[in-house]
Amino acid sequence: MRQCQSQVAIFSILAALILASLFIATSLAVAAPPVPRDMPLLSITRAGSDISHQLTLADLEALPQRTVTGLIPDVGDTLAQWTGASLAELLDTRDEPLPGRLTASALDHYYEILPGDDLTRFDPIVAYLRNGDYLSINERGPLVIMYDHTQLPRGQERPYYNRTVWQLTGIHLE
Ligand SMILES: Nc1nc2c(c(=O)[nH]1)N[C@H]1C(S)=C(S)[C@@H](COP(=O)(O)O)O[C@H]1N2
Ligand SMILES: [Mo]
Repeated sequence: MRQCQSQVAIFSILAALILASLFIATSLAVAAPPVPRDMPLLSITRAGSDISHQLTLADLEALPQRTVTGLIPDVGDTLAQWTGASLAELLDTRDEPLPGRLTASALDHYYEILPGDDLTRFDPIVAYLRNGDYLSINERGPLVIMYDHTQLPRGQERPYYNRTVWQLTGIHLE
């Protein structure tokens, strides 16, 4: 009888341990980024300069976080909270002055020109989280330029939609 009770106790402890490790594994899986944190994801270049900055997810996450309300336009996306680094702040930490314009380019060879003024007017971010989740390449990640859609001029959103560059890989400053 005594032995039976201790077996029950051992099984309960084992079951608890297995459940606990499953729980930890699941939460780690959710929090894990889709790419290694030390992999260069974004290159920043400036016209007439040899200097280029290679930024990893760890670099972006080391900057102060900014969260905006937005979506990827025209793809059936719903408004979400996008978190990332302010583009203006990012350039500032790399000692890059505000450019007249920047060309943002993507993995699929899409590119769009952003007026430098946008950075002070709207403070768009290089987002790496959507509602707290990292984005895989299939989900148009891992990096997306995101504007705060609640701040866009009514009826004139289209240019900002075009500037919502997903799968962002490069920023060229001029
Ligand atoms: N990388 C990338 N970003 C992009 C685009 C694109 O084709 N590739 N299209 C832009 C445009 S015009 C719009 S409306 C939205 C949605 O683009 P999509 O319909 O081509 O997916 O993302 C913008 N950002
Ligand atoms: Mo578009």
